[in-house]
Parts: sequence; C-alpha cells; structure tokens
Amino acid sequence: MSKVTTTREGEVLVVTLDNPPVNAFSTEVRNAMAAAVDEAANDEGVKAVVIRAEGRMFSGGADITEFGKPPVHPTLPELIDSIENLDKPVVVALNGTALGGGCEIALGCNYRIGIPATKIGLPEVKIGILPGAGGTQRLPRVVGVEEALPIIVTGNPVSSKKAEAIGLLDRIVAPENLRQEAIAFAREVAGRSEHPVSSKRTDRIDQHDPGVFKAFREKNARRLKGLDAPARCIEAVELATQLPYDEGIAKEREFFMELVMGDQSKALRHVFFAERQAGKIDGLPRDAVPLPISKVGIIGAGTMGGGIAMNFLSAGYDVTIVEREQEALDRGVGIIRKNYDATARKGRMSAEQVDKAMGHLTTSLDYQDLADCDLVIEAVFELMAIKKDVFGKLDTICKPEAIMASNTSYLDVNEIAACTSRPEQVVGLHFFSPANIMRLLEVVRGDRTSPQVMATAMDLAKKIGKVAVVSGVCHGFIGNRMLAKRQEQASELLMEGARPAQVDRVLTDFGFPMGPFQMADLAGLDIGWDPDKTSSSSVREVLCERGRRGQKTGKGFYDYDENRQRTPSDEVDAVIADFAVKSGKAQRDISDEEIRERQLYPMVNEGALILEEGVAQRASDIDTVWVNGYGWPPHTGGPMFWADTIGLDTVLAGLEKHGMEVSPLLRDKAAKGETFNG
Ligand code: 3H9
Repeated sequence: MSKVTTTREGEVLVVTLDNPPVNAFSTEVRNAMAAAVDEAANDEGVKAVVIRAEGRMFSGGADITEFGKPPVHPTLPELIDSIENLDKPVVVALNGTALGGGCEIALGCNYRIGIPATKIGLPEVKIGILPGAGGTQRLPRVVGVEEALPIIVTGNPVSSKKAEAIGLLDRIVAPENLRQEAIAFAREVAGRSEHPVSSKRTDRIDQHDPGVFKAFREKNARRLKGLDAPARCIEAVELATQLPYDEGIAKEREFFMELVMGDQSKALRHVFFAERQAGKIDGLPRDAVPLPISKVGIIGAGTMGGGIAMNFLSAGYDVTIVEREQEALDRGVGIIRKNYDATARKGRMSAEQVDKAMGHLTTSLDYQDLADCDLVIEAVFELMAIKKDVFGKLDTICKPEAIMASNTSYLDVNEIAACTSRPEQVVGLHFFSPANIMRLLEVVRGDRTSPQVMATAMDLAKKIGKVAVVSGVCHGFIGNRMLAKRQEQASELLMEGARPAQVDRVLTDFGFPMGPFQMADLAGLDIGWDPDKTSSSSVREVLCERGRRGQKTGKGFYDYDENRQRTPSDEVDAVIADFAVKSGKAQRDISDEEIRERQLYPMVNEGALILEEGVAQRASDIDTVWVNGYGWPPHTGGPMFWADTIGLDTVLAGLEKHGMEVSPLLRDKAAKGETFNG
C-alpha cells in the first residue's frame, strides 16, 4: 500500500498521507507526495488540491532517523516549494498535531483548515536544529515576527484557537466533517484568481518592532546559554525581515546543515530516541499485556504521596490516599489543592479541570479502603522495617490481582517483596520530587516481579505522562547510585582545597541547573540526619548541628537572603578547613578541569558497572534517567552519550590519572575503541 494515495472528488484532487505511527515525511513519503503534486499539475481537470492525513495526527515532521545521512531528493524543502509553486490552490486539512516538517508543509499550502484538537508547532529546536524546510522564513511572513519567534525558539506548539487568531489556520471545523469541509473549501477557492502564497507575503513582516530581537535575546539569555540551535533560530527569523525570501532560505539551509551535523543535535536526537526506547522491556513475553488499572491507592499524604497522587488524579484515575492521622491527611490534601490552584492561576488548567481532578480523590485513615484498588503505591518513611510492616498489611488487604508498589529510592525491593505472599505482584515505582512535575519514573524490577506487572507499570507511566526507565534492584537504583559517586567526590574535593561555590560553578558551566552543594541546600541537609545521634563526624553533620540545614533555614552550604540569593559563607569555609586539617589532606588550588573530571568520570564508570551488572537494560536508559531526573544537560546527551562523544579512552585515562576505580566494561570498550551507545 502506498503511503500517499490520491482520489478525485470532482475537480478536487485529494492527496492522503498514511505513514503510521506519526506520518513522518520519509524519503518514500516525499517521493509519493511529489508524484501526487505532479499529478495535480498535469491533470487539467484538477482545479484545486486537498492534502490530508489518516491516523491520529497530521504529521510529526521529517523522519528524524534520516538525519545525518546524505540528503535524498526530493528533499522536504524541494517538495514544499513544488506545492507552493502549483498553479492550483492547495488546502491542507490538519486532523491533529502538525509538527516540524508537518507544519512547514502546511505553510507551503495556500489555505489551512483544522479541528479543535489541532496543534501546530516547530519543535526542531528541541532536537538541536532549526526548521529547515522554510519554517523560519515562511512562518514570520504568515503570523508576524512577534508570534513566530516564540514558536520557533521554544519549540512549543500552539493550539488551534491560537493558530486561528494569529492567522496560521483559516478555519476550524468539527473533526468528523474535516475531509468534506476541506473539499468544500477547495471548491470555494478554486475559482479565485489569487491565493495567499506564504513565501511571497510581506504584509506581516514589513511592520515589526526592530527591537524585538534584542529584547527576545536578552529575556531568554539565561535559558538559552550555550545552546547553538536557539541562537540560529533567532538569527534566521531576523534574516527573514532583512533579506529577500530566496536569500533567507539559503541562510536557513546553511544553518540547518551546520546544526544537524553538530554534536548538540546528535546528542538531543539521541535523547529523543533514548526516551522512547526506555519504555520498552527487552525479552518481555508476548502475553505480558498490561492489566487494567482504574483505581489507585496511595499510602502517605506527605510531599511524595501527594505529588504521586496528583499524577493519577490529573490523568483521570480514582485515587484513595491513606494516612495515619486526620491532620496529616488534611494537610496533604490542602497541598494538593494549593498546587492545582497555582497551576490554574498560571492558566495551565481550567477551574473545571481542577475540580474534576479533585473529584477523583478520596481519603481514608483505614487501610481496608485499599481493598478494591488495582494498584497501591506506598510513599512512607524510607526505613526497611516500616516498609515491611506496610507491605505485610497490604498483603492481607489488597485484592489478589492488585499491584503493590514501593516508592523507595534506595531500599531492596526484593526484601520488601519477600514479606508478602505474592512477590510477583510487587514492583518499585521510584518517583522523583516534586513528583507531580518531574518526568522521570524508575520502574524497579524485583527478581520475582512478573512480566505482566512490569508491562502494566510501563504502560501506566506513559498514561500519566512519565518517562519510565527499568532498573534492576541495587542500592539507589540507576540514578541515586550514580549520584552517590558524584557526592563522594564533591566532599573529597572540599577536603583538598576546593570550595562549594567552585564545584557548583563547574557543574553549572557544564550545563546542570545546579551543582551538588546547591542541590543539597535545596533538598535539605538534614535528610537522613538524626539530631539524637549526631556526632559532628562530617561537614554535613556539623552544619546541621549549627542549624544550617539548607535553604529552608536560610543557610546551609551557602547563606541565603530573603530572595533566596546565595553567597558563600565564612562559617562553612571554617568548618571545611577544620575537617580538611583533620583529614591530613594537603590543601591546593584545584583546577576546574580536575573538578569536572572527578565529578563526572566516576559517574560514567558507575554507569558502566550498572550496565555490566544488567541493572540497566541499555546505556541510553542511563542517559534518560540523568537527563530527566537529575538535570544532566540534554544537549550533551546524558552521561554515557557524553562519554562516547569525548571518547572512552579519555574517560579511562582521566579515571586512572585520579587513581579511581575503572570498570572492566569501560576498560574493554575503551581498548576496542567502542562506545556505550553502540
Ligand atoms: C523536521 O521536521 C525537520 C524539518 O524542519 C527540516 C527537514 C529538512 N521521525 O513519541 P511517540 C517515532 S525535524 C522519526 O511515542 P507520541 C518515535 O521514535 C522533526 N520517527 O508518539 C516512536 O517510535 P517507536 C520535527 C519519529 O504520540 C513513534 O514514532 N519534529 C518521529 O507520544 C511514536 O512516537 C519533531 O521533532 C519523527 N519525526 O508523540 C517531532 N516522531 O514506536 C518529534 C516520532 O519505534 N516527535 N517518531 O519508539 C514528537 O514530538 C512525538 O513523537 C509526537 C507523537 C508528538 C509526534
């Protein structure tokens, strides 16, 4: 079956694209589409054309898997030019999302008709490139510079309503009528002598505020620092206002080629495919189909429990939260409500949506109320004895097919499962704080967790909008186990003469949103600290003893003012100096390069151990964990991809230079000149 078919509806040629799952414009599709355009051009009986698509969206754009390979004709820009140059009007019917090349095709058409669910966007910047099929030149000509800039530079799509308001859509019709309405539209315009041609328009770019580019660059400077693609996106839109269309297009092509061959785009494309790959479990039996889940129980209404609950409430699941005391329950529900109200205030949810989500919530002080839940997630205190007690109780209460999950971030899921009579129903669901916002979910597979439970967990993760990664059982799973290596070295560096601000700066320069000491201050230094057992045995303990427990107390590794602005602290320096003397380590100036190597290389090495032990299914899963859960800068691809990029021999040499452990897998791959990501 051809991926593009044509049919005649009287004088209208209907061209239908059908290339599941996302109607990407692969070489095959471009060829078939070009043939359809020729058919329209050569058939005198055709007076107008409709381009439409089958499936759940119009198109996800160019086929990203073809990037980095030599271009094959007709290229997408060539195809779009041929559509635009047809001497017959073309109406595009957008039956859902139209992204990247999908949007650029639409811009090459004379008229655009959509449905309420249509979303239009140019997300190329998110994979490190710029719209390279005319998007940077046609969009400003259609919607104006002020509207085009954020669409191109943030990569976020606009709704059908917005698209109509800014002139990107001509009409919005009911989904069931789209095909017919598009044909009617085509018939209606067929008799007109002139049609809007995006590349020839100047009305929207003639009168723009020339200061808009400078203002946009300044406003977004921090967010865009160090990123190649957004800078080129802004430049290309600016050129659309300065150069004739043909010259602007030539510059767009030049920027596209430069970006698509660059390391940042390679890394971001890796991140895109890694996230999708992470959702797949190798070797899962075919009969492991996800169980139906409609009611979810959550034990604990604290920060974690409440955040987890919000994921399910927002996605329309019925949720029962169980707590020990009414007060804790009320507090937890109050915070959920407050969070939803804040989201509504920012315009990201309507009041009705908030009410609907809250309407799915019930609360209880009695575990018995979890008896009819399909899934129960415990989010209680991180102590094995407490977890075992909870799971023992759940075992007697939950229905036989219920899944029992622990939100533990370190503990042995096998040991927890062993205190139930059905370990195959037990799984780890490690959410990251704030759980209603962070996208990552580590799905921890116990030795006896059934394939069906794993399949259900992965399916559910997708339904609540999480990026799920499978982890085997080990202390801290994938993410926290690697984090521990970074923390260890961060503390060591302090003993040898580095200061918290220097270590943090090296990591923020690398692209992390914050360094280890800023992170500790944000999370609270007193996590796991016991005031009754404290013995001034570490810098952290002493800081806690002195009331320096992080941002919440106004001081931690740093001092904070009322605006949460931080400054280094003499008191902390003195505590560090005291410990440094006791450690007997010589104090020296430590270079940024050494800090970077000692922060990041041991993480790569731990990642290699995690791979070797089979705790992670694949290197790209480790990258997905770090990019989505710990702020690893996506434009470097994650720790394992970054190591591949700089060379595993470089990492190996660095580890050896600093006298650090080297995993056999890393040593072996470095010797063979291989990479982790194959
Ligand atoms: C572009 O258009 C360049 C032009 O400006 C210039 C060219 C010269 N290509 O995400 P899902 C796969 S650049 C190839 O789970 P959803 C995906 O890997 C492009 N494959 O579905 C997955 O495969 P698998 C600009 C693609 O419904 C499957 O499709 N466009 C592409 O949750 C399902 O994907 C973008 O950057 C693609 N373009 O979300 C949009 N897209 O099943 C990128 C998807 O084997 N795509 N696949 O794992 C997306 O944002 C989402 O996929 C989308 C659907 C919103 C479309």
